[in-house]
Amino acid sequence: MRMKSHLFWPPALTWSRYNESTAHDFKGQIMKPTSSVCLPAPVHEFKKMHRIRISLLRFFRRPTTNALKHTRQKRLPFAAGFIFAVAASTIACGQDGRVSQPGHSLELLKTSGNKPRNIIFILTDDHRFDAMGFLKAQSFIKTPNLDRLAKEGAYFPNAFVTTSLCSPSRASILTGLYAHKHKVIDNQHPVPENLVFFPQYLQKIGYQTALVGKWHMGGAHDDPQRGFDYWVSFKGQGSYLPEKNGLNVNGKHVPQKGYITDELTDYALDFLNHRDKNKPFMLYLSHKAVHDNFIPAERNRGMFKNYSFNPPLTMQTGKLEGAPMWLQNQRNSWHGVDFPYHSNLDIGEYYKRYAETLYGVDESLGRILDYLKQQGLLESTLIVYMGDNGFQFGEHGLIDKRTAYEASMRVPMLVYGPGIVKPGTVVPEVVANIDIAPTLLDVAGLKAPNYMDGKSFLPFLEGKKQTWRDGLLYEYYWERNYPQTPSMFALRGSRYKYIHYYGIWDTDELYDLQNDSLETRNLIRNKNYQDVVTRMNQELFGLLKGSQGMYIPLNPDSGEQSNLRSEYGSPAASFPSYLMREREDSLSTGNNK
Ligand SMILES: [Ca+2]
Repeated sequence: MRMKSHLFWPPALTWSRYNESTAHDFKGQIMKPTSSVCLPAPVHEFKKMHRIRISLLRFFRRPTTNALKHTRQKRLPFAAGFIFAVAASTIACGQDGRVSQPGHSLELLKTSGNKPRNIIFILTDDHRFDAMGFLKAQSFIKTPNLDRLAKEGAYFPNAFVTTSLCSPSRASILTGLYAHKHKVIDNQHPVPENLVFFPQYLQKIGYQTALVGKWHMGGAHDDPQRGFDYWVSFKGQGSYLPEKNGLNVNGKHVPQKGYITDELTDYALDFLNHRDKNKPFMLYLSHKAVHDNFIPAERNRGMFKNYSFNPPLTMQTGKLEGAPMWLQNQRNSWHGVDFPYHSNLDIGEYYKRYAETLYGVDESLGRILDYLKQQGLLESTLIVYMGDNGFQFGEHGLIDKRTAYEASMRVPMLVYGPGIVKPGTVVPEVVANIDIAPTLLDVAGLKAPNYMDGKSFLPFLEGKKQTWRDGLLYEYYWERNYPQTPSMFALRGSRYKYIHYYGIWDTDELYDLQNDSLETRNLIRNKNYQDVVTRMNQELFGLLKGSQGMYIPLNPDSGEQSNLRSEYGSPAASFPSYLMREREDSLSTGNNK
């Protein structure tokens, strides 16, 4: 008996796939995968598995003397166990998310007691955590249908994303993985072909699946993707207004005839209307709204024009203690309030347009809820609503996202599911985009695969307790196009937030969120908090080391840089005084060698 070695050689397949994978960037050019995050890991696995393979081959190629036959018979059970262990190890290797193979391992264990439910996942773009009527963050903001979800379902006040940027967050939602594992570390990297999207698992057990709306991973394509039976999408960011050949409907380009939020809702209802009613469904409705440049539906334009925007405290200068230099400098940049998008944009007016655009999303939700009610589907459907990342409207002197501050990394999350969720439920745990895939698989009665970084929060919705994370890992990788925000790794706990910067001569940050929810006093050098800093630093690096997160990607140049400063904006930051020395002091302490 000779073993066919290639049967036990998935790492070679892995390596081969790794090298063969090519992808298109946002301009449609071929990118080599050399900018990947985890390049050394497959080499290591390759060598390890090679040694194992040699051992196996030696075992089965020995001469077949009687004595050896006897020995081999004795060894066979061990060999079988060994082979099983190798196979299991191989699968485990696959479970780091880099080598999962669609169509090969899509069968998951079923959880007892959970019947497959219909699922509607609604994702909005750049919807910040507090832009919902019931939270009253601004007096005028109006979202009656979102308010209804919170009132009749569950509200997650501590929902976050692990990277506050469109494509990385979307890839985390679909795969349950951190950005450094799924490798979509910016808005240009494509999703590696060997990753599994959670809807693929749902298809395997008979769900009908649909994606309607924004995809935006891997550049300007809108091609149907694995895991979805029904597909409506657009290239890149899409368009709020009608666009010739603007939509890809199941592989065919058709005009976008109307306002995007309304039209996507029409398609979503079309999918629901024409589905096989004997099967469960999963609708992934991914709105273009409320990404900038905000354009509300014509009927909603100007609806908040007579109201005043209440600017956040930290939009003013002089409100931050111990802020890093990069933050002070960013105030006068593309992503700062002194020179927003290199213009004289009025942040208050900008917010009002945002709220008007968001109102169209709320109307869409109302249409979906009405449809479910008409069809008698409210009781059998679970709706999850969330934003793909937050958005700063002046907090810390910034606009937009990317940072680890609350307005950037925090998102709205609501779950509505009569029969599962008690009305008025509030789940205080720190949940995130990486938890969506495990949770929706759980809703479908499937146990999430071990390789996922997230965990199902369904038990919380059912009123049960479970062990949960103490702190959430956050990561952002510097983009040359927006050089004002550095690479950062953070740990967001229920009380403290620790932010660690990399590749920049600056200070880290620690905030006590319980006593300083606006993150105004950086405690990183406060002697009373050094134990917290040390503990959180160790936890942060523990999480990174435990998830192959110790590699920082290098990206090729692509596109223009938004790197200008206004002559009339705030000045550059002063170097922190605690690092300043007189020359004599420096010489005596040896700090200036
Ligand atoms: Ca976004």
